[in-house]
Amino acid sequence: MAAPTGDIGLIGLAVMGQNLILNMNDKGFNVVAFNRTVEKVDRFLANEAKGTNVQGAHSLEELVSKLKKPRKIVLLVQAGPAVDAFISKLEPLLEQGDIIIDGGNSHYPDSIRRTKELEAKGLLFIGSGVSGGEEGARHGPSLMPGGSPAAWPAIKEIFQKTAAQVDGEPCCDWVGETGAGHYVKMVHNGIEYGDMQLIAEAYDILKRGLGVSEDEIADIFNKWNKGVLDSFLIEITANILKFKDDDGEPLVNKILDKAGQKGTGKWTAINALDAGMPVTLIGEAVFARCLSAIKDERIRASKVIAGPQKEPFRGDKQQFIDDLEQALYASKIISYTQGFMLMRETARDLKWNLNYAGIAQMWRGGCIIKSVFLGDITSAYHKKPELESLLFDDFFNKAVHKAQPGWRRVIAQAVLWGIPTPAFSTALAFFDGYRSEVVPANILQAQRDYFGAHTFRVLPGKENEKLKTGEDIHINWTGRGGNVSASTYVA
Ligand code: 2AM
Repeated sequence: MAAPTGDIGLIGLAVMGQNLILNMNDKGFNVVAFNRTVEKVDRFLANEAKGTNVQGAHSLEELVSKLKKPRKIVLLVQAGPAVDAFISKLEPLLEQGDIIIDGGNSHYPDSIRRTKELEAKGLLFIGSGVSGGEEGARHGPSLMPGGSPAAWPAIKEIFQKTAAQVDGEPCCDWVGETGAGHYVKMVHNGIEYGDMQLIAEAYDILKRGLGVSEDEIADIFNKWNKGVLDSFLIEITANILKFKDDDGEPLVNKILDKAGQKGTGKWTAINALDAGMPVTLIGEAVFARCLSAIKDERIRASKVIAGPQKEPFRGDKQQFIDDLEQALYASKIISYTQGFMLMRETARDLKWNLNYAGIAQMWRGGCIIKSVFLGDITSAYHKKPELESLLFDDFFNKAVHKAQPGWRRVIAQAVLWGIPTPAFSTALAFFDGYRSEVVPANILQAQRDYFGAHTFRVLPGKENEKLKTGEDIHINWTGRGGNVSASTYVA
């Protein structure tokens, strides 16, 4: 039998899989294609892959036999049982050191489990985030591989050449151990929810607050797209606003205001709650979609609940638009600050060595949140890989200080108008809390001790006979009842 010539195998010939194969083929790699419904293999070879070097396989045995060692097999199949089914069918056909790569939308706990299971059997596993949709898959996605570190050198060249490139740098690097690749993809999606919500709020303020037309809003966004907000999402939103239906009306005005969601934003928010990290902006972005979804109830509420009397805007309109740009920028800085805080906490918890500069670099191109801004985050983490918070980086610290006055003015005005700005507002609330040495949690602790004997600690410098440093203190607040604390009594 002839020596195998395949550099990499790919299972799953839906559009994403087909496009990724064609992309890898363009970059000079020999790809072997397989699909559960085997007819799709021949159809693909006779159509989309015609004239390329792509080889087909009609069984998993044939796929494996056509691959050079260590074998690398990408799964791009429906997340869930299909991934496990293929892994268990592949296992007996593979040898020590071979690599299974899951490029689907798997939830990261599954990738943690699969890495451990395969490593125990002498195989290697990669769970890779793939972002950028069908277009990205065809011409350069953002690839976020994590899993067995020993697999990275073997796939590095293929992955980095296949990924999007920004300033000559690939939007693909090693993310970290076990489920880190799919985890980071999940956080990416959460951040995407936040970015989208921020843009939607800016649009709402311009439209309902200032009374600016869709065409003018598009012009404003196009202008922003040349500055610090330069990003794919601002660009496409400007295009969306310019898009007219056949009767000349902007098409957006005909779109039902009920947002859908597939769950990755929610996963990020749930993860943040589990981790105890204040990732408030993504949370608000998810809730904003939930509020949008209860349209019928909102219609009923709109009939019986009045907002403030709408006062015409008397300020400097251009100044306000500039303030809004700063409000969006500052809120975005907060959202990414929160996202990176969450990743840092999870990395600490799961003992992952996350590559933060690499993560920002991976998001610079190929994916939905791609932006110039991510280049600045990459630089911040290059300068200081263990950076505690983006707000401690000089560049972002200065940026947020500069944006602060306009950010506050925009939110204050929106509140007076009665226009909801959940994402802008939560960003500012986080900012004001984060920069506070003292927050009112003393009251919370006192309340908890009052009603539940949950105890509290004393503030440094305020110790006395009764209030001792380092002790869990319970006070008899009412002069009634016993003196039991929560260590012996849980209400
Ligand atoms: P199919 O073409 O045979 O349906 C996206 O749906 C990809 O995932 C397709 O390649 C599809 O294969 C594959 N897929 C979906 N569910 C699957 C399952 N339960 N087992 C194997 N492959 C599956």
